[in-house]
Amino acid sequence: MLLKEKLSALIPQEREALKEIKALADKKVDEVKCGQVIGGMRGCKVLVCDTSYLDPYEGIRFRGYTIPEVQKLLPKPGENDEPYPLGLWWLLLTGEIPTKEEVLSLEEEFKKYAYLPQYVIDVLRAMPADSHPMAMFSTAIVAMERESQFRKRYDEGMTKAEMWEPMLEDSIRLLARLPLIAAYIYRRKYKEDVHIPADPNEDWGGNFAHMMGVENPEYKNLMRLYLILHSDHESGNVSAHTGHLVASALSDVYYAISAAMDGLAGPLHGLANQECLKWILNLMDHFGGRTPTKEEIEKYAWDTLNSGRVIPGYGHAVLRKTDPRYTAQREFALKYLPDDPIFKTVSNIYEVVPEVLKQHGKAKNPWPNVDAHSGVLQYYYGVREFDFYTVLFGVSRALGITAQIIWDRALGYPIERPKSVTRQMFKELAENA
Ligand code: FAM
Repeated sequence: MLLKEKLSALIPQEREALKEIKALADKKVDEVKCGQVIGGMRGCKVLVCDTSYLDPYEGIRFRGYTIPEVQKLLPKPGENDEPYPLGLWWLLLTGEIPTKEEVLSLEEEFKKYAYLPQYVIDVLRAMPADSHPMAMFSTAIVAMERESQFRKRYDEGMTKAEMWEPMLEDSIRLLARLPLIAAYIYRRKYKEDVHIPADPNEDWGGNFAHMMGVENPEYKNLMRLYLILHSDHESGNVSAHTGHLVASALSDVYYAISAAMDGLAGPLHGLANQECLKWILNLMDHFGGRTPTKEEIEKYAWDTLNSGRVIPGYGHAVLRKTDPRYTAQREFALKYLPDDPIFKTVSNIYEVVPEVLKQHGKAKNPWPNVDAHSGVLQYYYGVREFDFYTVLFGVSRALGITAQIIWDRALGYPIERPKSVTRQMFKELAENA
C-alpha cells in the first residue's frame, strides 16, 4: 500500500527528530496558573499534535495548509469538485499533498473493507428506537472491536516499534465502514428502514452522500467539503483529546474512536450543530416562519441569553475570530443557495449576534464557529433530522483522530496520566505560589 510505504519511510526520521525534543526534557515550556487548572485547562500547552494547529486569530491549518489552500491543492474527482476527503487523511498522516494516484490507491484500499457485517446491523437493530444516533454510532464502533488487528498483534507480542502498523490497518478498516454505519443509522431511523447499497464507482465522500439518499452532485460536494472541514482541530478539543487519552492506554482504534464520539456528542462540542439549527428554526418559527429582521434577531438573542442559555454556534475555547470553517461553508452557500431563507437568516444572525455577545460581555469569542453554518446546508439538501447532524461530524472527526493516534503509536508516546491534588492542596499551592 502506497500510504504504508510512505509512512514506513517517514517514521524513522520523525523518531530521530523526537529525540532532539526529548533531550530538552528539563526545559520549561509553559507556566500553569490557578485559573487554568480550575478553568478547563484553557491555554495550557500540554499536548503535542502535528496533524493540525489552531491559531486563535487565523483558525485551523492542516499540516500547515489553510482551508482555502487545501481546497485548491488536494486532488479532486472533477475539476470543479471539492477535494477527496481521503486526500486530506493522506495529508494529515504524511504532511504531504498527495497525487491523485495516491488518493485513488487509498480509495481502493478502503473499498476492500467497505461492507457492513451482519453482527453490526444486529447490534444497531437491537437498540431501542429512541436511541440517539450518536449512541448508536458509538455502539456500532465499539462492537467492531473484536476485529482489531492491534489487539490481535498485541496478544501475539508485537513490539512497541511495530504498533503503528496495526493502528493504521484498524483505522483503514474502521474509516472505510463509518459512512456505511452512519447511513445505515440514518435510513433506519428516519427513512423507513429502507437502505441504499454502496456505489463502488463513488469515492468515500461521494458514496456517503449517495447512501444517505440524496442524489444530487452538489450534495456530494457538500459532503466532501464537510468531511474535510470537520476532520481535525488539533488535539485539545474534547473528541480528539479523548481519542488520544484512550489510545494512550494502548486501547485500540475502535475503543479510542468510540470514546471520542461520546465526547463529540456533548452540546458544548459536536452536538452544537444540531442545537444551532434548532435555535435558528425556532427563531424563524417565532416570527411566523419568515426571515426575521436584524432587530428581531437581536431581541431573540437577548431573550436566549437572559434565560441563561448559550447561543449555539457562537464562541470557542481557542478561536478569537470567525471560524474559517464557517467561512468555507458560507462560501458554499453563497454559490449554491444564495436565496435560501434559512441561509439569509444565518447571514443576518452573523451580522447581529457578535455585537450582542460583545455587549453581554461574557463570551471571550463572540464570533461564529463551524456549527453555526453546517446545519443550514444539510437542511437545504433535505437532511432535516437535526439529531443526526453530529454523526456526520463524527465520520469526519474520525479522520483527524485516527491520524493523530497512528502517530502517537509511531512516536511511542506514553500513557497519559497527569497529576491531581485535592482542592485543599491546590488552594495551598496557589496561596504559597
Ligand atoms: N452564548 C452565551 N454565552 C456564551 C457563549 C455563547 N455562545 N460562549 C461562551 N459563553 C459564556 C460561557 O458560557 C461562559 O459563561 P460562564 O462564565 O457563566 O460559565 C463565559 O461566556 C466564558 O466562556 P468562554 O471562556 O468564552 O468559553 P469557553 O471556552 O468556556 O467555552 C464554548 C467555549 C464553545 C463551549 C462556548 O463558547 C459555548 O458554549 N458556545 C456555544 C456552544 C457551541 O457552539 N459549541 C461548539 C464549539 C465548536 F466549535 C465545536 O466544538 N464544535
